[in-house]
Amino acid sequence: MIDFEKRKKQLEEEHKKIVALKNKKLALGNGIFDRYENPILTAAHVPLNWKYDFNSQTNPYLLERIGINATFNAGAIKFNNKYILIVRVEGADRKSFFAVAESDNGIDNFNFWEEPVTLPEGDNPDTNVYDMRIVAHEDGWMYGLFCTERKDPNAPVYDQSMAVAQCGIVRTKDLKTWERLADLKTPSPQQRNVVLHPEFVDGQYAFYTRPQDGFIESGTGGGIGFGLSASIENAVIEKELIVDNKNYHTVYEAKNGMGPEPIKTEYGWLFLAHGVRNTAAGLRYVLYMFMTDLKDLTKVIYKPAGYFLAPEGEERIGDVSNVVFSNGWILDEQGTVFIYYASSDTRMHVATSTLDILVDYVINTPADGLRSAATVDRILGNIEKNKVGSVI
Ligand code: M1P
Repeated sequence: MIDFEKRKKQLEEEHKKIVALKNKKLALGNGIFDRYENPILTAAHVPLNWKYDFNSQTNPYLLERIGINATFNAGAIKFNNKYILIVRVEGADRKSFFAVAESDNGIDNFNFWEEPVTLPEGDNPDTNVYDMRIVAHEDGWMYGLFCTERKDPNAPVYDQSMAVAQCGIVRTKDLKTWERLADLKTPSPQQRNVVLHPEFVDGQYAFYTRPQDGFIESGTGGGIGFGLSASIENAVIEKELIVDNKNYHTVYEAKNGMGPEPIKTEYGWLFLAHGVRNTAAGLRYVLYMFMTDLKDLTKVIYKPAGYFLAPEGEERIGDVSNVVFSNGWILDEQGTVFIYYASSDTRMHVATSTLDILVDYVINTPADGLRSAATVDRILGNIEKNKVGSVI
């Protein structure tokens, strides 16, 4: 027999230590954002009573009964003065679900709420749900748009991996009670990374989409799309316009997709997105930024070359390696931007910047010249400029 009480105490002490861990900015970044020493959420942060049955009669060896594999791709919102993440928690059974975690300062001590989110289902039950974008809309509701995945009804018996991804929609006023609305309808056979624009556009609900032909392969789709719907309860987009397309020999060559909802600035709407390219080692996901016109949301006015943030160090390793993915950020009252990103589909991190710095980055970083010679020209220009020495 094991010493049940002793093992329970050890587990509790270890869990407390993990949740109480303080975070620290890493020294001397690139000036655009700061990374932090520790991930802010890992599978080990999940409350112990989700995983263990603490009754010695029914669990005499105190075994973990329900395994948790990862905590990643979290939506983010500031609510009741707390930094809130709607986390994608993935069980050992590969099923993802949502759980809310909160922190007082946005950079450490994220605590999960007592219970995971009970997500209401529609007529066509979801097999897997993930990657919620939580948006406070000007209509007064907070909307959660997420990916709902179901087996492809046309899949032959020998193929058990063919799936259809679509956009599920829920809304809430308190992040506790959720109302399920109809899934978004669009002309595309597959949808992931759908985001609700926080304001009405021409009196309608505006969505950023990601039309895609196959479950993994973007095919003829793959860009960031835009469409309007008069209704949110039964949202239908008749026509998707492409705002930002995939492009040869860039970091978004294979596909791209929206991150969180865009932030309004005096210069335009600021976007964070992910770009994907293929390599001999598999797909590589990085984050990039761009800005659209304040009035015409489909017109990109600034787009720095390449990536904004790419996987580094331990971020490179995980269930799906060489991936960073973001679907949540928070602009607080002081102008600090908390960028929540996951690494390699495994854990959550935070990076911080300010709105002023991000606007400077997006407006003043040269755009992609799309050829090696253009990159060299740009470096030569910088060297020339620096010949006069520092101008302070
Ligand atoms: O595994 C990397 C990411 O792959 C998908 O993103 P996309 O649809 O852009 O390819 C999503 O499943 C995402 O959750 C995952 O992090």
